[in-house]
Amino acid sequence: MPDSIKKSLRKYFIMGSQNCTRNPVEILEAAVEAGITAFQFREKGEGSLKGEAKIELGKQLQAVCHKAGIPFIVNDDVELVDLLDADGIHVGQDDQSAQDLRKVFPNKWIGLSVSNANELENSPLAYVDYIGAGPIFHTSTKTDAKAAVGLKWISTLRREFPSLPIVGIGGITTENAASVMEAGADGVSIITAITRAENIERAVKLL
Ligand code: TZP
Ligand code: MG
Repeated sequence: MPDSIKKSLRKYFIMGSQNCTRNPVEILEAAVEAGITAFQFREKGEGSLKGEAKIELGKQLQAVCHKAGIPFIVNDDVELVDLLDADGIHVGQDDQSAQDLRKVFPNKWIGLSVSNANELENSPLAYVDYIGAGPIFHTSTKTDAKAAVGLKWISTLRREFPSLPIVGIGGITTENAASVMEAGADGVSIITAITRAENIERAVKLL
């Protein structure tokens, strides 16, 4: 299981309609076509859809993932995971605990964001399939993002947990993605470098 997760984390695209300046479904289709290996529907923050509109977009994006055979993960919305039967859920430190989620979703992926040693200490890693480490670099995408922690956070985690699936997040671009992998990550998760790419195919290939 960890090996297939690691492979899927390689180019992990995250997005919600609030990150898009054009049709999110078309953006995801282009990214899938270009070779992303997993997708997370993160519909949250200013300008995000709610209620039925969120569900409807989730269904459309999930269909694109299904067609391509890549995992469709939902950010922090247990009801939506249930409703769509998503492949997994990604949560932050202040969301529902991985331990509780594991009871509800014994067979789905559970991803957890971990930003520092203190959070790591309080993270029930036994119930988690992968961790999102970051923000590695400065990001303007998440308004409440913590300070950038740098590549060292990846190498520290890798040293402590040799086989844990780790994906870097935050400010990752086509220029710095290789350094995240060299530091020990299994993959990169990306919003802006794909949603705002002039040429999505080229961006995903470069990643
Ligand atoms: N969590 C930590 S940083 C971040 C999230 C969701 C935003 C990443 O977005 P970008 O545009 O790839 O920096
Ligand atoms: Mg959250």
